[in-house]
Amino acid sequence: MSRALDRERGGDYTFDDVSVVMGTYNEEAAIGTVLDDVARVTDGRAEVVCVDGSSDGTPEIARERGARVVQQRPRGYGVAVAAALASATRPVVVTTDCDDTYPMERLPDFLDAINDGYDVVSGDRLYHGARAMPPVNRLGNRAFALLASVLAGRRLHDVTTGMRAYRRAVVDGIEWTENTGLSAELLIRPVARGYAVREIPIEYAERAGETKLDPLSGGAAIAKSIVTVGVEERARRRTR
Ligand SMILES: Nc1nc2c(ncn2[C@@H]2O[C@H](COP(=O)(O)OP(=O)(O)OP(=O)(O)O)[C@@H](O)[C@H]2O)c(=O)[nH]1
Ligand SMILES: [Mg+2]
Repeated sequence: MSRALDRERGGDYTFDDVSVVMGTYNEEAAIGTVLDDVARVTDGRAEVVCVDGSSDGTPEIARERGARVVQQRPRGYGVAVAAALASATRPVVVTTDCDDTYPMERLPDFLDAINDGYDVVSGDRLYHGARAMPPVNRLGNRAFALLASVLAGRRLHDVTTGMRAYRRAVVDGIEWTENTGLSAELLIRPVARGYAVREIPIEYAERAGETKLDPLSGGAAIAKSIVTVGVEERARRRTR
């Protein structure tokens, strides 16, 4: 049942095979930079999908830059990102936040790891210290990674990161249930199901614009998701 790294399943995907998807909620301070970075790094070849709940100028800025904008009433991170994943049309799907925290110049490294045969490539913000992250978030994220590691039976270093690449089979082959905790779910379920998952260290920058996450209620929701998903996946393994 193990689907450990099988280089036969690698590939020679290019940015023509990549969708970059994100939820966008009042990100007019950052979206221009993020989408310009994606276009520069991918030579304008990646498909870009924004699931948008903004009341500011975000969707217009996204459309001007050639992104496909899907409108959705704001219902949280996971509702937006799940819709964005479902709207992507290419065989490799990359998620990111739209707040200029994630290094788009690393997109080639994510694609290389997929071409090496990995199913999920996850950007580990904590490896380099994540000094741009508020200390309480840093502590919380380290705790979430430990909790997820215990439940998944494998050391994971950053389970709440927003920057990852996935093979389409992973995105389409699993039923996603979480909202604020979707980012953790998107790593834990593939690990538990034996997909080839790799974390790669990334730099993390200070956010442009206002956060959309309340650290207390958001943190509680993420912890609950990790436990729910971790326990479900363990039960699933026992009954197979
Ligand atoms: N469409 C939509 N997007 C959302 C919603 N909530 C968050 N987002 C987007 O999801 C991404 C993650 O939200 P952030 O506010 O950056 O959350 P975070 O990264 O945990 O918190 P920060 O550390 O402040 O960046 C951003 O691109 C948001 O614009 C929502 O309800 N609807
Ligand atoms: Mg963010």
